[in-house]
Amino acid sequence: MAAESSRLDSCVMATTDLVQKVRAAALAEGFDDCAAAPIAELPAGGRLREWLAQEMHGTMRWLERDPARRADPRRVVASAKTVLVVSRSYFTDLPVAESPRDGRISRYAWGAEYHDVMGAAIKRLYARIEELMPGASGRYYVDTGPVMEKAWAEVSGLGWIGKHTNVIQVGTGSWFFLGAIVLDCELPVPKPAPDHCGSCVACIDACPTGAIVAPYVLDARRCISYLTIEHRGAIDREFRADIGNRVFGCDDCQEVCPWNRFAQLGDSARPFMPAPGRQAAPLLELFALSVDEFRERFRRSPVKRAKYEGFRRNVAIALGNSADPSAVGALARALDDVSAIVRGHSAWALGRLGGSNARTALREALVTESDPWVRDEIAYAETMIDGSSEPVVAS
Ligand code: B12
Ligand code: SF4
Ligand code: SF4
Repeated sequence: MAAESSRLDSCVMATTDLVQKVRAAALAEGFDDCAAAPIAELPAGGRLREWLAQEMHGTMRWLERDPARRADPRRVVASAKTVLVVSRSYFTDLPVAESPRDGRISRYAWGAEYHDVMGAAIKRLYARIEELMPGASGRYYVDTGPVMEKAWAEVSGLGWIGKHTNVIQVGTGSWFFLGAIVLDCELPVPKPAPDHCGSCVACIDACPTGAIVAPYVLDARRCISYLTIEHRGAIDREFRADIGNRVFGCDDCQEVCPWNRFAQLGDSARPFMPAPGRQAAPLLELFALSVDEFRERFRRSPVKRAKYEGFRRNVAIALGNSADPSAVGALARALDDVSAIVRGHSAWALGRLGGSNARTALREALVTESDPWVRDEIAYAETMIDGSSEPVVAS
């Protein structure tokens, strides 16, 4: 890094012209927009602490780690002055899987792993900034660091945080990723982006699980995106029917947002075009994937974050919601799965599909099943078939 005087010179020279050059570099690296926010204590920091205190983050314990650092990047880069926020569209202009027999994957995960695409582009942009602003230094992040990317995007004027809690831009919508570069240089103060949600509540009404518990507040524990991607272990029965055919993530609140009507396919979203079998695929095909086939199909895809067991759990739930009697055989075989999580959710799915074959499979499984939680799921599934609302605890 250059000497301190050089850094000060370059910071003083952070003029509108320089900002235009940084912006041009960002666009050249594949980003659609870029805006700078001056560092100050984020109001969102207090809200983050409140959100954590209410346990709305569920099992995402990593969010608890040092919230003060998340709210103030100066705790990471002591001399930080600016957060440069970049965005890149993943809107690929294709319809979502409507058939309940197909597994629906969230738009953001149809194509390349965005951490790879955004990470490589932000690294190149950072190198360009070092050339444009000799002496500048900082750090860059895509999701991985303790930076509240949405809050900084709002302060920078790049967009506003909608009631569904994603950042929206006029003319573009919300189908974009964010990245952030924390810099030790000042850039001209941005114009704030006004909130254009107005009296609209379409996202709140559309959420299948009531996860947007108040405007701008998401209870992750109820969010299908959290449940199917981040959450390990059993998914509460309360949410299983509402998960429908979503096997990885959820887009409902964004699908209904009127601002997303303006989204258009651009070059920046090309890497996120769906690879075969990644936008949607028959549930039975997904359920039949071996661990190696799962890894192969979702190599360099965000879907691998769910892990094999979590993905099969999600597919089992979706099969239960599919009303497809031909799924009974595969679910019955899964009552022998090595994973208790897969066995338990398969039992629930059999109960939801119902019928004599499902009942026989559940009864047979109860003879050999020793896991108390799976036994309880089997007993509950039997009550679903009987039409009784009360689960019977297996002895
Ligand atoms: C944890 C996380 C999640 C969690 C929690 C989501 C959430 N809303 O926080 C889960 C797993 C649910 C999730 C889901 C998704 N995520 Co996510 N996620 C993150 C991550 C890693 C951290 C976000 C965070 O700090 N959350 C904590 C809460 C407390 O913060 P917050 O949402 O910013 O909430 C504040 C505001 O809403 C605010 N607020 C603002 N204005 C107002 C006004 C009032 C009156 C009030 C009361 C509050 C308020 O108060 C809250 C507290 O600070 C970010 C990356 C990053 N480092 O920022 C990506 C990120 C937010 N996710 C992203 C995406 C794409 C998604 C999904 C669309 C993926 C999918 N299709 O399944 C869904 C969207 C679900 C939804 N409706 O938000 C993108 C969003 C891009 C965008 N355009 O905004 C990000 C930025 C990743 C990236 N690098 O691009 N995600
Ligand atoms: S992603 Fe789905 S479950 Fe989560 S808030 Fe949006 S609509 Fe609700
Ligand atoms: S659906 Fe309506 S309320 Fe929700 S984010 Fe979009 S404009 Fe705002």
